Parts: sequence; C-alpha cells; structure tokens
Amino acid sequence: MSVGEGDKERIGFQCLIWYLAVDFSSKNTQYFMVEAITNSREAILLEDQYGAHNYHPLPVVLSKGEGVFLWDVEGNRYYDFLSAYSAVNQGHCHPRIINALIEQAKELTLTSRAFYNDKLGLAEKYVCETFGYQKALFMNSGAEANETAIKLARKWGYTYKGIPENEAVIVAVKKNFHGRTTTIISASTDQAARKGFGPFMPGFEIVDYDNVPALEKALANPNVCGLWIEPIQGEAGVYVPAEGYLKAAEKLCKQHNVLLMMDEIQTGIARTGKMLASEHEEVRPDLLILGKALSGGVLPVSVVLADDEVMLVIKPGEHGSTFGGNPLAAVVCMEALQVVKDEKLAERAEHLGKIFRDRMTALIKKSDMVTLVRGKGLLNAIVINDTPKSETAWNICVEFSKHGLLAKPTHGNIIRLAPPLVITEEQLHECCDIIERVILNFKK
Ligand code: IF1
Repeated sequence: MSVGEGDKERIGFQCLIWYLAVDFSSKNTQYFMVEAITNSREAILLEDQYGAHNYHPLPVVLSKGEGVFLWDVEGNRYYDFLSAYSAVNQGHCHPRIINALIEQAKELTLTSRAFYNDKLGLAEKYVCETFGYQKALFMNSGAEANETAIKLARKWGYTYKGIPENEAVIVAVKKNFHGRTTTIISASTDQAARKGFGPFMPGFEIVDYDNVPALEKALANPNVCGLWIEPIQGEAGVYVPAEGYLKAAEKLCKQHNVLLMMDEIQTGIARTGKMLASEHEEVRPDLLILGKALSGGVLPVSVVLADDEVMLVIKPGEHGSTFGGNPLAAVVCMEALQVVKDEKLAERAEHLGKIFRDRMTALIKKSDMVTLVRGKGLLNAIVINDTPKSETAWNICVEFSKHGLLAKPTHGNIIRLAPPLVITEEQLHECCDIIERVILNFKK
C-alpha cells in the first residue's frame, strides 16, 4: 500500500484535529486523541507518515489477540503462525499471565536495582531451579541478554583463562541472528543487518555453522573465550544442524576451556518440543540466553543463566539496566513459565510438530511449489521453490492472510511457520488445510 501526497495531507489534517482537541474546561491544556483508528488504511498511513521505515510489514493491522487468534481492525480473524517470532508461545493475552501482570502492576512496577524488591529474588530462584543453574541476570531485550553474555564470556576469559586484556575472541557462526545492536551485528554475516552501521566491534571470529572441523580449528585459539550459537538458526530459515553438532560443540568447548554461549531466545521455552532446544542433544550451555516467551509476549524480559564462576566475574556496578529485573517482569516471567509447565507446552509442541511436518511432507508430494519442510517441535519452515530474491514467498504469505492465516518469510524463499504452542490438533489441521489450499492454487 503506497502513501500518496493526498493521503498525507488528509492524515496530517486529521491528526491536527485529533491532537488539537483541547479541553478548555480545565486550566491545564489537555491534549487527547478523540478518535481511535477505525480502519487499517489509517493505521498504515499514520505509521508511514510518522514512523521510522525500519520494517516492511504485511498489510494487516491487528487490534486484538487471544490464544492462537489475532483480529485486525476490520474484525477479520487470523491464525497466528508467527507468534511474534516465538515470543507468544503461551498464546496471545494468556489470562493467567495478564492477571499476574495486572495484580503486580497495582502494587509495584519498577524500583531500579538501586534498591531490592520483593519479587526479583523469587524469579531468580525460579529460573535457576527451572533450568538448572546457580545464578541469573535479568535484562529486558534478547539483544541485551546477548550483550550481557558477551561481557560475561570476555571477563571470564581474562579472569580464569588468562587471555590477555582486550584480546578475547568469541567464535560465532555464519547466518547467525542475535539482535540488532552494533556489537551484535559486528558478528553478523547478513549485509542488510550490517551495511552502513560500521565501524564494528573487534573480537569475533566467524565460522561455518553445523561444521565440527571448523569448530575444532577455531576453538584451538587460546584467546577464544566463547562459542556463540543458536541450537537452531531461526532467522536463517529454521536451519536445524546435523544430529550431534551441538554435542560435539559442547565437547570441544570443554576440551579447549571455552564457554558455550547458547542463544535460546527463539528456540527456548518449549518451542522446539523441549523446554530448551539444547535438551534434544542433552547439551548444557555454560551461558544460557533466554528472552521472548520468557514473558509470554506480555512485556520484554530476558535472562542470562550461568554458574557462579562465570556469573560472579561481574562485580557490583559493572553491568545492569534501569528496567532489568523489575518486579513486574519478575512476576510475569514466573507465571509465564508456570503456564508452560502446567499446560505441558513442550510435550504439545513435540507431538503437534510431528503432525505438522507430516502434513507438509504430504503437501510436498502434491505440489512443486514447496521443496522442503524442516524444524523441530512447532518451530518449522517450508522452502518455496523459487529464488530467494523472488516475491513468491511474500505473495504466498499475502495469500495466506486472505485465507485467515498470518505468516511471514524469513530470508527470501523460506516461510517460517510457528503457531502459539496452545494450538489444538484440530486447529493445526485446519491451518494445514489453509496452507495446502493456498499452495495448491498459487500461481506465480
Ligand atoms: C527484529 C529476526 C527472528 C532472536 C535470537 C536474539 C534476538 C532474536 C535467536 C534479539 C530476535 C526477532 C527480532 C525481530 C524479528 C525477530 C527475528 F527476524 F530479526 F531475526 F526471530 F528471527 N536471538 N529476533 O531471534 O532479541 O532484542 O529482538 O528481543 O529485529 O526484526 P530482541
């Protein structure tokens, strides 16, 4: 949808009306919006005129979410097959998580870490016992958690491995995605994420993913303090490494005294059929990095988990954030994780994921539009039979939206398909029917 000059004038005038609604009845000048957005076009035009253009969303304007469903401004209902990139594993607006949010919000939302609060310690204990670590450091975004892990690994390297100051190296892998900060993109191999944002942070060596000999070579460098990987590469197109890769990585890290930094921000919290994707190979990272569904998509919460030797290299005043570990996030996090356990969402993802991949495999036999399905649990993707630069995957997703299902391509010709883990088997089959109907009738 493009924005014409006429639209801009109209929107500008409308916004003028909206925001100039001044309440003269009181001494204070009160500015308030007199209208809500009444149709999708207005929302899109507003964002185009007043928002940064750092996304290219599908032309769908959502206004309500519940469980597996989303509704747009016009009241059309959709199955959510993106789950906010696996932040809404528990389903949109899960009542238990929302109630926990509301009750805590009435009491205390933020103290800063200048003081203690009565919820953070409980959440730290809860996540340490849930994931089996001695210490937790709460942050807000996934990127912040990865930045925290980088600092912990480097400082551990200087403190315990004798790496010369400022010479620590972290090994990352091609096609990684760990966030958008300038340090994190310094390790990225995605030109779209890097171009124009230099200069970059030194101290990263990039090797092939899913390549054990490449790890053997890179980790032998005595200045390497950490190996930084995702157990499944989400943004790269739900790339599942060969069986045994994670276990081999863990073994090589132990052999070379390197910390295994596992980014489970997208794969964690039951998404792949286990509480952590690392569990599929019985791998225990030295630094476990979580985010997204840690809060059920209700507010930003991330956490880094490690044992004392690693976590205690950071001393008071050396790291933190204003909102990190706030009592509201602490309460939401505990309830969001308890919902995952009580509703056995990992087991559901495991069971329903198999059904989903079987349905997609059957579709591949019927149509040359889809060449591959891959994933674990309910983190899956289909590969569309066209070049990555083609619009085909995008156009298929637009077609999906017209049939009541929301999904979005990752890179080029790969469509990630990841519903909330609360989806029922019957709903999953209904969604597979939609995917099949669109694919079988799609004309390039
Ligand atoms: C966007 C991608 C997915 C992540 C992993 C860290 C982060 C993410 C494995 C950072 C965040 C989000 C970011 C969002 C879209 C989405 C995304 F397309 F960007 F790459 F999921 F694949 N590690 N992923 O997936 O967490 O700072 O965002 O809380 O930036 O467009 P964050």
